[in-house]
Amino acid sequence: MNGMASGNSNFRDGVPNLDIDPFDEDFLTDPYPYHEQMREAGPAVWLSKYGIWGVARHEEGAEILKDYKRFCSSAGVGLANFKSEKPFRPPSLLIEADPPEHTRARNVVGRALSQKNVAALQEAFEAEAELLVDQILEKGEIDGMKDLAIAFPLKVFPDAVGLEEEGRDKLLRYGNMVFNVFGPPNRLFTEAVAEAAELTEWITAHCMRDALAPGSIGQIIYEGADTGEVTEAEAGLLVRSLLSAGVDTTISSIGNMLYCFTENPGEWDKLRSAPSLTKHVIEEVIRLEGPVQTFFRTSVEATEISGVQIGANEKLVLFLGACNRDPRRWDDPDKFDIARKPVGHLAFGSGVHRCVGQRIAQLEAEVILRKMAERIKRIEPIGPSTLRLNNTIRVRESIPMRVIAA
Ligand code: OVM
Repeated sequence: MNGMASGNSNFRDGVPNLDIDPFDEDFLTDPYPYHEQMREAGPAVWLSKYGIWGVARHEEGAEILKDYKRFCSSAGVGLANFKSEKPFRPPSLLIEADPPEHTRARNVVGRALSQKNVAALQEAFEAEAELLVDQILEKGEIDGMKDLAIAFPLKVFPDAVGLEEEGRDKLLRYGNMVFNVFGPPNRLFTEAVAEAAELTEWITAHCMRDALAPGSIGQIIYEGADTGEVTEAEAGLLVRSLLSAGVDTTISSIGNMLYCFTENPGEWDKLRSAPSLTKHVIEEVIRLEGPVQTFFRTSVEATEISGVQIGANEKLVLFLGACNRDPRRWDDPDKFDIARKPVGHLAFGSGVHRCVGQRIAQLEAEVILRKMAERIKRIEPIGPSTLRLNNTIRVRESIPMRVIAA
């Protein structure tokens, strides 16, 4: 299945051709052997099934992310090329835009998610973490996904944005859809877009100014409309970006964090004796098991990556999860090591599009992890965890686990 392509009209001469499908269920379930195959084949490999480039090495991944002039986002950051295909929703003003338009939108959102505004959320995050940790300790045996990794962000993040409580299950379905639609039109994509009409109507209504709570981050975004930096409609799209990007990613990260510790109990003991490592641990989790596994760029004109000739208007899929385990960059890359300080990982992207919500995401993970490390002596798996397959996000469906009070 993963041999050299032959007789394929997409065959590209003089470069490694692979017939790996990075969106089939086999790959999504266990991407790591495929990552290695792509990384070892070359700095950019031709994925003949889709007629796109795959980039799985850290150096080239970072180079492409940083160079928005050569590798644009406005043609979409999924497989679909917006120059020839109609986007399934009005494009994001952030992730599907390039400077200078991107910069204007980014500034408004950057201010709304500033250090100061995020720090103001800490108390509410801590109160909710306390409540949830009480609840899970009471239960003893929990599903780490449902009881923590979903429960926590799905409460604190939409609260912060100013979204009403009612209908938050739709937020999960919306995120799942957006991240599946970055992929090819496979089963995951098709099932997701079947919900597009209902979910688009819901999200659009809930991103309007009057739908958002007073004093919320959503309202701060609308201050950008008051100053004239963006239009009222653009402000709505920026709130949509927060709700698109901020839910599945943090759910995935917190879940992957629980997964890493249930698989590596010795690291939990280490964290409990060195809580100052908390911040680094979160970075190590997303280096190893990043929420966003892939984003695409499109070459603006013919160019070259480490000697590989790239044509104009060609799609490149960046395997962020593979870059983050590149042995050229990391020692013992597959090891979860909480003492590692994984500076330079690409889980938040890099360059002008680097995650604008990074601070709020980190705060969520930090608050819940600190609280757990304080009050929980041991966490252990009580059954196999399962994955929820998605074309972009690596996320668990369920993590059966036991928590034992300190
Ligand atoms: C957006 C958006 C959607 C999905 C992901 C993302 C990770 C952004 O709508 O801007 O960033």
